[in-house]
Amino acid sequence: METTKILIIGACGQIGSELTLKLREIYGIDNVIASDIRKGEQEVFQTGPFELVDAMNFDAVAALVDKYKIDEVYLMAALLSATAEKNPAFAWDLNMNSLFHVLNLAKEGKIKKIFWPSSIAVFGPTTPKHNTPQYTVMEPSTVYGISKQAGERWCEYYFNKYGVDVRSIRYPGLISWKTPPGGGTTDYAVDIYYKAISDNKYTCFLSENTELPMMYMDDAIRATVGIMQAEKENIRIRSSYNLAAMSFTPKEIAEAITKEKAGFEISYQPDFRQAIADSWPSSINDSSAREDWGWEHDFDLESMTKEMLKNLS
Ligand code: AKB
Repeated sequence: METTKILIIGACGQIGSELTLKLREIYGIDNVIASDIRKGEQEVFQTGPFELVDAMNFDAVAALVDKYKIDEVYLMAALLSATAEKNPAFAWDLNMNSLFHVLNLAKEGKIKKIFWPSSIAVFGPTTPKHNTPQYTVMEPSTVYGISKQAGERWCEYYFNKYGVDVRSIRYPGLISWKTPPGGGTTDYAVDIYYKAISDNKYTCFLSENTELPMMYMDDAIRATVGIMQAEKENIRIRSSYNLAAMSFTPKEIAEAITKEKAGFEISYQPDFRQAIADSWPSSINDSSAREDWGWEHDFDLESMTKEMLKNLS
């Protein structure tokens, strides 16, 4: 039987670490090479092949692809929205150059398939806020959003022009008890569960009625594997697919926690991330993903809250 050799770049991050474990379960430990610029604290480098690599170094990435005869690359390395605002030039370099490197390797026939994550950050203040359609006004106002939107355009271009099989999802905020997020605007929805367990109270950096699209990590991993395993002709959108599961405000997540943990208290001290959140949609229409490759979510706010509190306790 033919084996699929996979390289994950950015394997120690929030999505990468869980994705690596899932892909190793599906494709076999030795067929999934995890890589990152540093080892991080996650299990990924202890449970199978691991390589140190700088995603911005074309020769180093090309050497890894060659060494392991890689078929598919999942490019998860990126600076997220809040961190990117603090270092715009570096964020642009990392987010764009790493993408060009894998797109060019695929163009040269050295990789067969690419997964590249986009984000709800591609939308901006002029986008319709509720039930945001797949195709709509996109004027992102953050460095991260600009890099993701440009990346989407390049993915579609490489598909149309060179036949590169690149697949992408616009992730909403992702919530997991296994790996903490790093530098996003939606991170509060993870922090709040940690603080509910340790202190039974939380000070939120967004205001109480800021509604954002969110997803439990198990669903996000299933979506990622799902789009990569879908038949090529079913992937009709080669920029990036809208993807949704739930939307809630800080007040609503606090209420869900209070149902499970009596006495939980939330207070609000919005900071610079409020402006980023205000520029994003509050809910997403993901009917194209559901129709084209059968996307369905499992978790809502209530079931996710139960899982988060049970596992963090
Ligand atoms: C962030 O908050 O920057 C990310 C995202 C929505 O892409 N979680």
